[in-house]
Amino acid sequence: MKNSVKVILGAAALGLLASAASAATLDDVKKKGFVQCGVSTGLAGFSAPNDKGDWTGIDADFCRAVAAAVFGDGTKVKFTPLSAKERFTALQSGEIDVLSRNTTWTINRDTALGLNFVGVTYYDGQGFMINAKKLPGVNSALQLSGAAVCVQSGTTTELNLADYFKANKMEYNPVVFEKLEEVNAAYDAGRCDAYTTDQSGLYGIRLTLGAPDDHVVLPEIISKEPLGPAVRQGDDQWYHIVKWTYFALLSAEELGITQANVDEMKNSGSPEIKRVLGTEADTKIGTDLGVSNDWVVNVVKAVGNYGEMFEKNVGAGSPLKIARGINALWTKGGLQYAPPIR
Ligand SMILES: N[C@@H](CCC(=O)N[C@@H](CS)C(=O)NCC(=O)O)C(=O)O
Repeated sequence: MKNSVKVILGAAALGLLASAASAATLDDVKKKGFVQCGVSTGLAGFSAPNDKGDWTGIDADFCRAVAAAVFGDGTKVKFTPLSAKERFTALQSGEIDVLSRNTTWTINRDTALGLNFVGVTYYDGQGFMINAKKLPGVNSALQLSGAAVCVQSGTTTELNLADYFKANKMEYNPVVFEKLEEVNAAYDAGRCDAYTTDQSGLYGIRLTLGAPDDHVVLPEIISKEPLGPAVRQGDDQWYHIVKWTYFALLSAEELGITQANVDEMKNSGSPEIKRVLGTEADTKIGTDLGVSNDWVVNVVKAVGNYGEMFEKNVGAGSPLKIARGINALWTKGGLQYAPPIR
């Protein structure tokens, strides 16, 4: 009897999930007047509130870019801070419209979890950080045998950590927490010999420690962590809007369209720039997507192009000072490449 009740309740819950999944997200978003965007609880460079409580970071700006594409106004966004464990349920249940939270694209998340990743806004890889004062002479992760390693639960990080130590026949003691501030506090208090997460995250977290200069990021990158925004399955139009917002940011950079020159560029002699900015006569590129034809203008006005977003939040213009590296455009030897807007 009890079991049959459970089955019925389970089926009802799945039904709810399915209806959230197949809803026309664009209509819902327009009706409520904002995009609900899932972010981290506070990871510098990606999504973190500043002194005024405004969300900053490349992932937060991506949410604003989607809002600008839909509403022509990048401020029409609300942020939901989520731990690693909470993030997927929030998207599946319809609590958020987009997950833009340093999340790695994996097959399990695409299939078993029912998500659609729109692309890779930041190519990352997992690394280790140690306190060099505590562990003098350690300059490689391969010297960490027997170490206590701080890690956050519900992440690819936890799984890669296990693989890496197993593959290298090393012992380790995982010190696992669900909340970021718990992992940070445990590491800062010296409860772990090493901290592991995405390398970009290590640079961000190091800035928040008591004595950042005492800590070094080791050279090994032990995994691929392609980080990108995701939507739930079952709504192709919304998937396309979020995906092409990402491609619009890349295309703008490739074409030299910036936050400062976007209005001027509307009068460019280049047919491609005119097409992207929606100033060609009879264009339907934006309206076919479900937004206005000047959506790229709105996106770039709100957050700049991809390169501007990168430099401001994680690159030279930020405290993280991360080099562009493989996140450069394909035209500059990197991996960032957008299909044509035509
Ligand atoms: N990219 C990895 C790790 C993502 C992750 O959640 N990393 C932690 C440690 S840097 C984090 O961002 N925590 C922020 C939070 O919980 O608010 C994944 O998708 O599983």
